[in-house]
Amino acid sequence: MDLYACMTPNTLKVMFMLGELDLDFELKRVRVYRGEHFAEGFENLHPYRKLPVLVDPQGPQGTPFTVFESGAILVYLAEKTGKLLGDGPAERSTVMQWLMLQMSSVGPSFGNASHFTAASGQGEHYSRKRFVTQAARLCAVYDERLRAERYLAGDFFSIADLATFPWLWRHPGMVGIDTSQFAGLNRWLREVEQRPGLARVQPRYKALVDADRQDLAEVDPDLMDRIMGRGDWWLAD
Ligand SMILES: N[C@@H](CCC(=O)N[C@@H](CS)C(=O)NCC(=O)O)C(=O)O
Repeated sequence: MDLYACMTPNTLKVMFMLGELDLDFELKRVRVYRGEHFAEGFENLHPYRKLPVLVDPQGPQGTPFTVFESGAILVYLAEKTGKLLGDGPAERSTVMQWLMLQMSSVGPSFGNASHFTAASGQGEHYSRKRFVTQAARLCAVYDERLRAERYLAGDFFSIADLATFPWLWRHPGMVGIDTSQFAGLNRWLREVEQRPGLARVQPRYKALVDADRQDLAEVDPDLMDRIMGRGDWWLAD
């Protein structure tokens, strides 16, 4: 399988999943800070030009099949292998509920909290406070759940845990949320961190982060505006 990727927790989710399944994959680095995802043709991989994207050469019809959106990639791989999705309608629905909460709330809240904390450079007080508050509320929600249950969907590890871990691992600290009182969340983080699937892919993910950070250090300001959707790229003016 080919995984088109850049440094983001959304890529780590998929790498972690592939590691858990012990599946071989080729990491196709897309240099976002060189604008490679804006090149002609990339829209065939992802219509909104985002990462990650998975291409399975042996798709459902025996031909190559492309999947975008990290949550959809996790579901695709879980269905393909019959793993990490739970057994029966109740378990499966519980997995999907926690997966959807990650996709709709954890990713966007932490993404925006990080943006307004470190990346925007505009000092938006209101925006930063709003998203850090939402991210902190989510930490409390996950802590409560993980005090009651071993994993997000119950007593079994699933794609809901895989999707959520990369966002709750380092991002709370990065945006200044004190997680020391979240015993349930911290217990789960320490446990998931030990999974062999993560160890299998971590060196490759770290190399990806190092390479992207180098690109980021010398990114063209206009390209950065395009990625962020601002400056000359504002559509709202
Ligand atoms: N909901 C999407 C989020 C994808 C996303 O925002 N990816 C970023 C991570 S680097 C990206 O491609 N950014 C490049 C851009 O926005 O131009 C997912 O989970 O796959």
